Amino acid sequence: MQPFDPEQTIAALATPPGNGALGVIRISGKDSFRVGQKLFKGKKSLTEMTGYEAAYGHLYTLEGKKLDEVVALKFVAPKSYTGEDSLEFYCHGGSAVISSVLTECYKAGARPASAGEFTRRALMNGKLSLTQAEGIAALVSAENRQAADLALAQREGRLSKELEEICDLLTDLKAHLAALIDFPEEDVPMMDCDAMAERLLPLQNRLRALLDTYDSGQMIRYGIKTALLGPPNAGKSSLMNRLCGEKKSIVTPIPGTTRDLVEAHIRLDDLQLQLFDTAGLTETDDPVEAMGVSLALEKLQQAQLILLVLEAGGELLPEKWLSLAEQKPTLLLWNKTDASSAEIPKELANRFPLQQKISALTGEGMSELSLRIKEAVKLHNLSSAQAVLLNDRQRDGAYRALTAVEETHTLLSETGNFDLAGVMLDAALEELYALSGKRADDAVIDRVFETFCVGK
Ligand SMILES: Nc1nc2c(ncn2[C@@H]2O[C@H](COP(=O)(O)OP(=O)(O)O)[C@@H](O)[C@H]2O)c(=O)[nH]1
Ligand SMILES: [Mg+2]
Repeated sequence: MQPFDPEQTIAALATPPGNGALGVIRISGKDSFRVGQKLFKGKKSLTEMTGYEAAYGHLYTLEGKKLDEVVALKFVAPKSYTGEDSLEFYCHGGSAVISSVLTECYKAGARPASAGEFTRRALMNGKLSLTQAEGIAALVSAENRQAADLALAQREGRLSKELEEICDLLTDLKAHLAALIDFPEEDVPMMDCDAMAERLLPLQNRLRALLDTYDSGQMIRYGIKTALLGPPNAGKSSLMNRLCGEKKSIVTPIPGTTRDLVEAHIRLDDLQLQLFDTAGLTETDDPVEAMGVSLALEKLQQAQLILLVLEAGGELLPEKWLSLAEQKPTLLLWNKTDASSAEIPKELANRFPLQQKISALTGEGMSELSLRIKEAVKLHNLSSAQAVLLNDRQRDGAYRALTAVEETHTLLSETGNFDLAGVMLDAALEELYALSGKRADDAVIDRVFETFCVGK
């Protein structure tokens, strides 16, 4: 990686490499216009152009050889993506054109941009916060509309705003705590320990709610890890095939047909599922089937959602597996309702309150499936405009902040130790500042931008 030096002017291709209709070359830094002027000739010179003006023209090598017919767009600091003087050349998107134009940009005084360097400059110039920059990375990599909506909300500052509000409230409490420590004798109305501890509770809840959004965000972005589990012959593979819209798994009336794990990525309405069909859970002497059962149990542990498929009026699952399923978000699918009118046994229905009657054969009940799944994994209340933790860095930071707030609460409510509580409150604030980027060190910022693409 290039060392980060904001004094230098950088250039990179902002569109994907390869051949396309257009290739956009971005230049940013204080020498942008000088670099551009050495290559661009249009009706107007770049220096004559005002900000946000586009001009038609041609790019030439420093020796005067024509390279491409382009449109140039000029942005004047601070009103640009990076906050610096910037230029964009809209070239023809052929790889030979792009590489020759970039070479000339470097000869004219720019250097190649490193991954995420344009956005990093925007961060340095106060155009966005660290969590907004992470929103941009998520937006660029979003593969479905819902994931893009969540990323866009963070790009627009939903998470930054939530963190700021929590920090403000903590800072407020810190001031009260400082007053108690510094003027214990003063006869001014001040909050006592219990009142302060009480004020921390809603903040803990907000941080916990924020932490819960991490899993939801991951499920929306990467798909819900879903295991189809149940006894042999309940119709798991038939359901797999119906959900996939093709014959992925072998279906026969013979129990024990599926032995290997069969995996498929599918879309179900606005959800993405990473679906695993498994061997039916059964006590068996057949060593191959037993291996299938142990693979199924492994998937049960890793899954974010279990679709527990049972045959209406048929065999249920032994207790030891039911209780394992109970520990995970589970949707009970009462299958083969086309062939049986048997109701779900009361005790089972109580244990698995989320249930759906279906027929993998006729498709009955399938239109309700995505809604039930959202209820099972708690996506039904997620608004695409809310603050969401997008990555592990954010989750770990929020977790550490929550732990520090909880410890502050314990110190205030149980020991009344102001001094220690004050230290712990400062630690919580530091974690939140690191999370929002207000006080993140360079190593953290380097790590964030490593995941960006060049040109962003
Ligand atoms: N009538 C009816 N039969 C089904 C339904 N789903 C599966 N079957 C049948 O049940 C048998 C076992 O199905 P399969 O999908 O292989 O079950 P698995 O062992 O759980 O994977 C096959 O003969 C299927 O055709 C259904 O909804 N209705
Ligand atoms: Mg099967």
